[in-house]
Amino acid sequence: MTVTNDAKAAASMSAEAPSTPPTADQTPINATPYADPQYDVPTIMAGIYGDGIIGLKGAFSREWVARLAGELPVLYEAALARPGGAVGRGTNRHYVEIHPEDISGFLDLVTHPWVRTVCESVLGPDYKIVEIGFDVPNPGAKDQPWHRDFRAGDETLVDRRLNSLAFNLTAVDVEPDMGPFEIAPGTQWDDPSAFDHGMFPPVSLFPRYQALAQRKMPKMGDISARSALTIHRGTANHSDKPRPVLVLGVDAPGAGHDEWHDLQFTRAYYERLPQEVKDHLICRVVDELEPIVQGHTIEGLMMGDA
Ligand SMILES: O=C(O)CCC(=O)C(=O)O
Ligand SMILES: [Fe+2]
Repeated sequence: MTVTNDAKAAASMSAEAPSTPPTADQTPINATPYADPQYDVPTIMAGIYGDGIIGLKGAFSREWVARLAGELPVLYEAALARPGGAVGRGTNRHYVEIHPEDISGFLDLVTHPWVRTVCESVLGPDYKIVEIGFDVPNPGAKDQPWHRDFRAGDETLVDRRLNSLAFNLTAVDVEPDMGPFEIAPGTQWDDPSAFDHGMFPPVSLFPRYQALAQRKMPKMGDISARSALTIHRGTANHSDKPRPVLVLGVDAPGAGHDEWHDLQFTRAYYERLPQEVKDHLICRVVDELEPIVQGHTIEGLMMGDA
């Protein structure tokens, strides 16, 4: 464009390309009060609605994760010893739903600024934490069939809205032989009419998922968030180490996944939680924690491997 000192031209130029002067201290201007300004809301939205999975490296220290990694085997043993405590997800593979206060890092996890920002950005200011648990693919675990963790509802199929998130936090540094988690980006939008139980795509679609597949190799401290509708699977663990991964389930208001879960807190623990955490819980407050009877089983995964 020609440089001109014509006042009208200058005015129209500035109308076309408004420039935002940097603030004196270079602090980013935050236009979404709930979002921590170090994270970018459009990037979060594009990731969840695009690939269907996003991640943050080094969200927690290795020491913090090591403490969690020490707590999970104790909970796993107890769950295996209790009828219905650990749900089968294929050969040598379980899911265990836990009480938040069973792990020392629960409050750190749900108040992490990235976790909060992702929840508020994608699910809105009234998001609800409905589930916490962990998956353990043990040595000898096989490839799971490609799947969704639950059926897509009309809010996604018709209204094209994603109303829940699953956060994953690995308790170990994942190596290629440990049966990494695999995901097919963008497939949260796939039409499930030919899916078995609305969750398991037919074999004819497997080449699509194989072609798209990304193997995730997170390190201790990394965290991810995904739509549980994005087609994924755990792969075969050829190593001699288990690969425990923490799962936090969060809903938009009314998504209804709380019906499958039973988030419980003792009164003493609950009363110490900050109000801004209590506001985001669908839970029971009990005198004594009761064993969780798991309501959400994935039949197709219990029955076998790929
Ligand atoms: O292996 C994993 O990390 C995920 C397993 C999984 O997708 C499931 O059991 O539903
Ligand atoms: Fe899954």
